[in-house]
Amino acid sequence: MKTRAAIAWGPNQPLEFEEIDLDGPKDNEVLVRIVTTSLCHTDVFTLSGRDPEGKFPCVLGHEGCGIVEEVGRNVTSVKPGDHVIPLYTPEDPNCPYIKSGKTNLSQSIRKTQGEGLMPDGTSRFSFKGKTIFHYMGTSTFSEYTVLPEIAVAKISPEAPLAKASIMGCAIPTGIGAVRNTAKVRSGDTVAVFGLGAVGMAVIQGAVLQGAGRIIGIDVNPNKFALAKSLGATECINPADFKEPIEHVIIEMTNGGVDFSFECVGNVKLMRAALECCHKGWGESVVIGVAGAGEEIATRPFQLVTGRVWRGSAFGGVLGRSELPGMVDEWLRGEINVDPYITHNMDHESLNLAFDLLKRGEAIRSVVHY
Ligand code: AHE
Ligand code: ZN
Repeated sequence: MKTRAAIAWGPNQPLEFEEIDLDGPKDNEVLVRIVTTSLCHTDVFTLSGRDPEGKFPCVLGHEGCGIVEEVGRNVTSVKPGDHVIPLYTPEDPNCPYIKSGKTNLSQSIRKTQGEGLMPDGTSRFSFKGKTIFHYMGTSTFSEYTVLPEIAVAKISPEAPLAKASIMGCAIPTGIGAVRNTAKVRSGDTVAVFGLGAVGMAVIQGAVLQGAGRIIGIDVNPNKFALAKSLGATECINPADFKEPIEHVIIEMTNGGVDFSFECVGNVKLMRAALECCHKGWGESVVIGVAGAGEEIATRPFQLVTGRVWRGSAFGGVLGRSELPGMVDEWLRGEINVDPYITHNMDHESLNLAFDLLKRGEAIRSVVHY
């Protein structure tokens, strides 16, 4: 079949819109019509050429939602008409990682996913006979996309698909990091570095866990009003201080925070986020994705004296078994999605969405097919 897709031909090139070829679902695969997709910084990161796994030409996009159109052989858990969210972190119940009960990082198709291919080692996308690679196993910047069955979460048909794309990355990543990775508790003090969509979701998650102080940190003060409306108790701009931001936070909190979250992907900020944690028990969670070759550093003494450095991918959320419940929390009014959506646009305006995100003007631009 044909599908309208945004093609990333190479790093730093604007996306081009073409009718490309899409092969139907093979065994254990499903064809999904994407209804909306939104732009996450990780798409920007990969298009910038800083992602060691970036493969071009490809169809980017990993935060979306849609409707199952067709299923391949052996697919039993979804059927045409089901509303789904594509999962860049699939959940394969037969994967030893998932069976361990210790992680959400199913590895059964991770290798081919990182190579821009379906689990059988081939791509379903092509243009004029040339292979176009998949991206993060999802490629939601195509109106139709093929996904492994283990990479779709079936969600309530009541969830408005015009907004549900945000449930594909930002919200589970941020709220999940607070609940599953950090396990923030009532009264805890939290610092959130980077007030993009994931940082906003961390704030929302911290509020849901009953955190006491929630300190937002960003160099763009235009983000502060939204952060405060979601529950940040104070927001600070590192540019307003002479001393390093970790010292400012340690002073503000009389010794440091219980938990910090790095939601940018800046290795210097990761260090500051660790070092603003309270001696003896503070924990810092790395969520942001850093560029190829970048490394983090700190004095080991920071860890010897009780601080903990961790990371979180997709918020530790098991996509198929837990994400549908988060969508239900949204439908019950417990999770708020609307504030993330700063822009709505059509598919062919995706390059504008990249510009808005890079300029710090958008939290999320939702693209409607
Ligand atoms: N390809 C990059 C790593 C990218 C990365 O860390 N991705 C995050 C999701 S970012 C969502 O916006 C993730 O969940 N990673 C887990 C995984 O298995 O990739 C690189 O550096 O190679
Ligand atoms: Zn993302």
